Amino acid sequence: VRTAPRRGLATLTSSELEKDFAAMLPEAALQRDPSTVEGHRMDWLKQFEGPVLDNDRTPKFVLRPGSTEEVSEILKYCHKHEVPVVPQGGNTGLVGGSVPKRGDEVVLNLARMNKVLDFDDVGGVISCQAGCILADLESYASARGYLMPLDLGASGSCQIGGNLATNAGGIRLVRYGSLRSNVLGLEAVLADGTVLDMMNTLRKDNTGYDLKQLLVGSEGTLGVITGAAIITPPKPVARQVALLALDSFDEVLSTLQKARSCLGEVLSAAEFWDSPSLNMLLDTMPEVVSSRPIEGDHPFYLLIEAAGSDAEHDMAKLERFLDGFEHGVLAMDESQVASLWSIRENLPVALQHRGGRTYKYDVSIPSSLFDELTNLIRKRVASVSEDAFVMQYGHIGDGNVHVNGWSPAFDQDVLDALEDELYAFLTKHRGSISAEHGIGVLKAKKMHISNTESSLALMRSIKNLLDPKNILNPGKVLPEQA
Ligand code: FAD
Ligand code: 2HG
Ligand code: ZN
Repeated sequence: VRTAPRRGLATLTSSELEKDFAAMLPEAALQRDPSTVEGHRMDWLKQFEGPVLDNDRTPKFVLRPGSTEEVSEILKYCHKHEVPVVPQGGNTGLVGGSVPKRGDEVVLNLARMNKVLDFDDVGGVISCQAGCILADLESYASARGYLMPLDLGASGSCQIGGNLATNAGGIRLVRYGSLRSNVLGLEAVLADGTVLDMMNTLRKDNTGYDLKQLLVGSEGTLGVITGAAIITPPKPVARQVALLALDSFDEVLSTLQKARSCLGEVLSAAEFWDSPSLNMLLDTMPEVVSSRPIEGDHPFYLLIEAAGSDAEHDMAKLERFLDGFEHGVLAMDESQVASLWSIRENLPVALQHRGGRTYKYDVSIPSSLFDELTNLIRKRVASVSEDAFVMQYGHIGDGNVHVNGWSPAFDQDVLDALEDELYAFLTKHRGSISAEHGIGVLKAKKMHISNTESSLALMRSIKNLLDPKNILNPGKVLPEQA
């Protein structure tokens, strides 16, 4: 694997940087409150935190620019003085990409760039700054009869810029496709401060290389995303959710196929989880989910959502689909729908609340292989620990399973057992080590499993071309020299 040269530490101290940025930017662009700054240096999982270096080498402030021009000024300066930068959105990322790794990086948070710039209600396109929170964009679009093409459990905190930088998936992908396929325009600032204005709102535009797609999924390593134009589909008028309890994984697969064929274009979500996931949730967050949604402990649960433009028509399709199932519930109004969804959405939240140590994996493989993979991992983990357990949940309609391991404290044997099985399986089946969360720090050393040597070499060349001094998110995505 071709690796990146390791950068030396920045030469300017925190006090020197702070003085220069204070002269260059309005006061609101500098966050200096120590506990707030500390929060920006630690990730949501509390597994990644930039070290505090000696000799005032760790910035004691966070930059919060209010405009693209300010982002450009910051990057020009950082490029000139070789100051490493971590672009940060809502800091909900799950792979350590949004926080410092080395300790000398300046965190550049986009939260103040949170304006909707335009809404085309004929074409259904929203143009906005990158710091807009996803849930705020959803409310904005919803008030106009549209919705965002993506939704995920972190929607109240994550920013559209962060979603684009990770090409986030989530629960609507099965219906509306990836964020990549829904982004029409992008504005980004390159490492040397050059502003790339690609803020098209055109659905069709075949004029050369699609540069915005290079930035999508680049996890802050190729540029800072400052604006975007996104397709917003019309909001369905009716939504129904069915939760089914199933006795085998084969039944999960056949039920998914049945949902696809019976519901067709109104199928809007297909999520699943297993019994250890639900038991973990009931045990950890009884205040959120206090009782089983369906009586008894069943091996698997499948949540199917239908959403369309005619409630009666959708319901007729749903009834045809549900015919013959023994264990299930159907949510008809918004509050019942929300309570079924809260089970699925709280699984990662509960794992985090539980304390101990979570081992998070987010893989793409054909859905038919999910259970085989989880069982192999489960068996292997059980051979090294009595207290650890393994659960699976995720976006079964997209072939994306979240395998999560848990142990009361960090356990190297559990980690090794999990990763040995997981990566051998992905190699054998040509799976992806990241379906949606990205690479960050967590998986940089595993990039070769899902990419050939020549692809990695080309990625490295692109990185060198766009960021020759390696100031943007160093040590993330592409493996670095030891
Ligand atoms: P951050 O965490 O701040 O950053 C993520 C990465 O993007 C970092 O590498 C950062 O450097 C870079 N970045 C951020 N903003 C910019 C920018 N403006 N320009 C350039 N680079 C930038 N992910 C999914 O895909 N699907 C899910 O269903 C899902 N569910 C989640 C549920 C929970 C409870 C949580 C905590 C996370 C979930 N995630 C999910 C992961 C995470 O929310 C997404 O990856 C999200 O898109 C990250 O957005 P953010 O604004 O928080 O970005
Ligand atoms: C989800 O789908 C998120 O809930 C988080 O992508 C997945 O907790 C996880 O592993
Ligand atoms: Zn997910």
